[in-house]
Amino acid sequence: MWKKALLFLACVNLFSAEPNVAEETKPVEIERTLSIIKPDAVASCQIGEILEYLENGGLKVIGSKMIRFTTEQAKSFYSAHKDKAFFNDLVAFMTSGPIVVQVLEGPDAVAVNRQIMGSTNPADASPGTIRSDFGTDIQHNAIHGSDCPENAQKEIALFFKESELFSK
Ligand code: IDP
Ligand code: MG
Repeated sequence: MWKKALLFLACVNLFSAEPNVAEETKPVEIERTLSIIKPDAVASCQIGEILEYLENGGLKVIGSKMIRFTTEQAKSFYSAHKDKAFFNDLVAFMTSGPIVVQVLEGPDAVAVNRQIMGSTNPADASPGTIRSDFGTDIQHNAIHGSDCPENAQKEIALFFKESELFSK
């Protein structure tokens, strides 16, 4: 009799047990990131193909516009690199033609986007990444992507009002 009672209690416990928090997988953050299709890729009509890489990689475009950077905007956007030898060349390149600025949304969007983009230097980027497939050299590397969620928020705010973003 007592064995049956113990078995009953064990079953009740099994079905009402709290989930083990340590075993639960951490929910993946839905993030936003800023993406820029650079003047080289726009000039060579690769916007569509690049979007395919991003969308096939699980990122959703929730805002998009074509603009041309002024010199002041480009200098400010890349101010972290202002002391680098390539800074003036980079500013000249980024103002050389229109760019597509877009906000991408999805699980872990910042890291996922950087993965789809590939390494800064197309020569080092894995085959199948945007920079490997569309970049020319370390400067003309087809695409920009925010490097961390904090910078993503700041960069998005430079180009988009919340009312211009179409999240689900
Ligand atoms: P990222 O775009 O992969 O984040 P960063 O180091 O932030 O790389 O550099 C910003 C941009 O500056 C690059 O995407 C590239 O266009 C340019 N750049 C970076 N390093 C060099 C370099 O050594 N020579 C010329 N241009 C460079
Ligand atoms: Mg960077």
